[in-house]
Amino acid sequence: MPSTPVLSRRKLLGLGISGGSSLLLGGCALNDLSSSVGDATQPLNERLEALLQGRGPVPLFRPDQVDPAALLINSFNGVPRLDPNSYRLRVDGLVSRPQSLGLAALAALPQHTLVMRHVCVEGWSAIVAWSGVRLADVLSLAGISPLGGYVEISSADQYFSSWDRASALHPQTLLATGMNGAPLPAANGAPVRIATPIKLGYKLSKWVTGLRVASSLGERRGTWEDQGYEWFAGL
Ligand SMILES: Nc1nc2c(c(=O)[nH]1)N[C@H]1C(S)=C(S)[C@@H](COP(=O)(O)O)O[C@H]1N2
Ligand SMILES: [Mo]
Repeated sequence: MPSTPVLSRRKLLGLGISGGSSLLLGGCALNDLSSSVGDATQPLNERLEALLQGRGPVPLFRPDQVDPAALLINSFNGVPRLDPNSYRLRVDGLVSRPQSLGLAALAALPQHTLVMRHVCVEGWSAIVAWSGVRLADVLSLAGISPLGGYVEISSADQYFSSWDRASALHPQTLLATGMNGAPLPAANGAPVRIATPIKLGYKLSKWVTGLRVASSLGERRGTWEDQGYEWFAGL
């Protein structure tokens, strides 16, 4: 497991409240709401947030707005070196066609480049161009069940997260293999990481090795989520 998280929930909320950007405030209004109604009502929050988010694609940025220096490395358990030749992405759980996809299989799917803002709760953000395939395309390749309301994401550094179905299927949610016009660097999650403009940085797992579709959230919701970080973490 990663080392002990350094940010308390209170510090996160404090950051959000003092954050000047409307982007941060947007996410934090939801965080405040969630914290005031408490964990017992998670399903209610989830429905509400999914509803608020059901607005379709969010505005992106131009390629010339990319700021490579602004993207800080945030890795809590070292940098795993995955051999691209033997790399496999496992897709299982509530799917009709479980997959074990190599990089060639991912490269054969339609490729997209999206320029988006990456927002870390530690108080920094960066505009990044991510390239790769839609997570939705991978999940439909596997035949995601209508009962699969959640997607659990495992990583090679033992990082873990879980997502709601709508966010996983969102057209701007990518499994990225490229960053700023080059192959994804090891430190940023090579060979495959999650990228999306609709969730906070800690939901964007690097070194992804497994996607498991589930009908409910398990005991483990995520490396940071289990330490009190907002589960939905919508932007
Ligand atoms: N597997 C894994 N994914 C991870 C992390 C991590 O430690 N391990 N850190 C998260 C956090 S908090 C952030 S802000 C982003 C940082 O991505 P970057 O290092 O490419 O900037 O990765 C996220 N994904
Ligand atoms: Mo982060």
